[in-house]
Amino acid sequence: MKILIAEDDKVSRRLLEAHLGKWGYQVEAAGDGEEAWRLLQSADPPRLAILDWMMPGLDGTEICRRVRSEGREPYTYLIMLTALTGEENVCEGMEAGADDYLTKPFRVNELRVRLRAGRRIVDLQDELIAARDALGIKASHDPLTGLWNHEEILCSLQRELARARRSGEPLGVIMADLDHFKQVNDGFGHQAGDAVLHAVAARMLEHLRPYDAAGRYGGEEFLLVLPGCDLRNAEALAERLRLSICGSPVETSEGVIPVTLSLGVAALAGEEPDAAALIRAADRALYRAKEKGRNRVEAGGGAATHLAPQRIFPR
Ligand code: GH3
Ligand code: MG
Repeated sequence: MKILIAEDDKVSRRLLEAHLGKWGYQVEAAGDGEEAWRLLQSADPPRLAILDWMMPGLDGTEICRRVRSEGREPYTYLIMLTALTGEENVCEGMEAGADDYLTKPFRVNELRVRLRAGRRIVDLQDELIAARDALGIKASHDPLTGLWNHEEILCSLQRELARARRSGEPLGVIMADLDHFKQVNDGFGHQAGDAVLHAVAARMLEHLRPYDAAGRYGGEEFLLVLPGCDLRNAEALAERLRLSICGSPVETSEGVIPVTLSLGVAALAGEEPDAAALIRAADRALYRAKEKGRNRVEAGGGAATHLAPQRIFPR
């Protein structure tokens, strides 16, 4: 674990460096407060820091205050190591944001175990962050395809719609549905069907830009949100997606499965429409593609009114 030593006295710094190195820490040393602050600001900052109180530039308590006011994640565990003794100083140092307070001359074993306590806090927080991030991914993604889930892709559409209205940029939407997918399940089994869904999602992602969003809208239905794409561009992308899906069959453990996709395209135009109307328009185009024989793209055609609202928000 990376650790910062901020200490202006060369001898003390060297001594600390030697001990910490021996205990397996990766040491970064600073001879003044400014240098210490710079190291703490780096992209991959030390997770633990031992700070002298009195240093040229910034003093130790000021560094504590700055670190805490930034509230950066992950947490930095701060230990004040100073010649200033007395309850008043301990309180001032801890109130500035230090997690622990040690006085000089330090006892080697005490420093070692106090650092171990700090590491426990840092490790616990890492676990907490990892668990929170994993939960966040679980809550927002479809586990089978790895795409955004229904709720999240709708949030993305609302967000991009608001942005497009403000900026005047176009916004494209594609609703895509696998053709005769029930036959895939019936013919090859549900697991093979799952493998097809996974492969189709991966192929679609290959064609999207980093700021496009792809979500699994329903069982075998996908919604794509395309910032900056007008109807023609979105239609061209839909055609590329169609060709990519039908261009080669999906290889599964149950056999090689040919797949085709029907796509409906809509785009924000002028004053028109809200998210629900945009989805209705893409849905309507998709149904036209299905009616005209499937494995094709249909674009535009205005907002549909015949679809029940509950199909759109929420699921
Ligand atoms: P169409 O061309 O008209 O869209 O026909 P279709 O067979 O694709 O449409 P239909 O709505 O009749 O059937 C959709 C099928 O998708 C039925 C359902 O079991 C299957 N499906 C939905 N979600 C999943 C899934 O997560 N895994 C698998 N394997 N199949 C799924
Ligand atoms: Mg289908």
